[in-house]
Amino acid sequence: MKLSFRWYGRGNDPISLDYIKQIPGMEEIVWALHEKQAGELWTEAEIKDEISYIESKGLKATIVESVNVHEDIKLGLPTRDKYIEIYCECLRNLAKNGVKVVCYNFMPIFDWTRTDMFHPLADGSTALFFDRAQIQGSDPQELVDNVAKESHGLTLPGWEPERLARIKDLFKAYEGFTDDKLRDNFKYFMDAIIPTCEEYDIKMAIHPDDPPFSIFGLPRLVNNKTNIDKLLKANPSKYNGLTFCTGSLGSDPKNDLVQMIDNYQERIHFMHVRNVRVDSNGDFSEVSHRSQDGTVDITGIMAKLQSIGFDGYLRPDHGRHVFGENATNTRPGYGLYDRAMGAMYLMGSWDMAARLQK
Ligand code: DNO
Repeated sequence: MKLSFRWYGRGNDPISLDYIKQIPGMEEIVWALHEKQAGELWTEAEIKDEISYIESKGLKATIVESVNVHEDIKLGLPTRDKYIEIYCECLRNLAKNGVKVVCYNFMPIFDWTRTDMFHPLADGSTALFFDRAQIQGSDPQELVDNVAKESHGLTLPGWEPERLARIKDLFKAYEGFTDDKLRDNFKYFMDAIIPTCEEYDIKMAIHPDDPPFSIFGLPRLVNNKTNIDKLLKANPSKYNGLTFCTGSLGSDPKNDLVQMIDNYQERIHFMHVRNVRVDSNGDFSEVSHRSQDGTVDITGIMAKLQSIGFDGYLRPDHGRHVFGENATNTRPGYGLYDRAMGAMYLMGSWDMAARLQK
């Protein structure tokens, strides 16, 4: 298992690589060229520059999150072929510079969605929160405005203002869109890029839908076993793989995460590990990584990964905002301290599972 930490780049992330390096066992930085819009080329010079900065701090840079997929590809518009060609060029440029795995998503319009970014928890910290009733009754534009307000200028990936400015047109384009139609467009995309992935040895790792159920009537592809099975079958190459996000999939208590990890083994290239507490009405709050604090069996997951000999990338996912982190100094979910504590909890579980296995 390669322990990794997401970082938003120089001048964009308030956390320095020097701090991240001090987390025991930290090997890899999960990076991206965050200023790039979906459909824009990542040049070799830009890639080399970012990688050499990360490496100069004694960390590796072989995993990227995310190369975003242009909406025309998800919608299956005639312009998709042009964007697929650019995507392949990005993959070649990344692979030539040592990148092995690319995390991405295929969610229409929105990436992850929450109703509250700084929801107070009983211990005095705050965390991301999802209120089902609030989403059902709301206008998508309200959600967009709220995210912009609560992120205080720290751009959230998937919520780029340029994309969200087109929100009304995008909703119109997805009118009447079914899960099957989105899946067909996913297959078209995969079939087109997999030969490049195989030739250049760079694996794709799709992120689950977050939340793992439809919002605003939009289709969903990566939210439970039935749909993930279909997705992996759509193109059977192991280069068509998963980012297994325990927080996203765990927000639906019907998903048996330990069992799913067992099923998908060699198709899981990247683990996002975090805990959530799902309430009886389906609302959920993010919590600390500790198993007892939420409804996700974190230690069971780490023991399962150890027992299958997982050798992919793993990162502590969202953390709470603690020790003075707040809306003015922290990107929601991506503070330093709780993710660092999470990393140690995950490493502790992993090491203990290894020891007990002997
Ligand atoms: C949220 C992240 C997602 C993820 C994308 C992958 O914090 O896990 O934004 O990066 O869905 O493209």
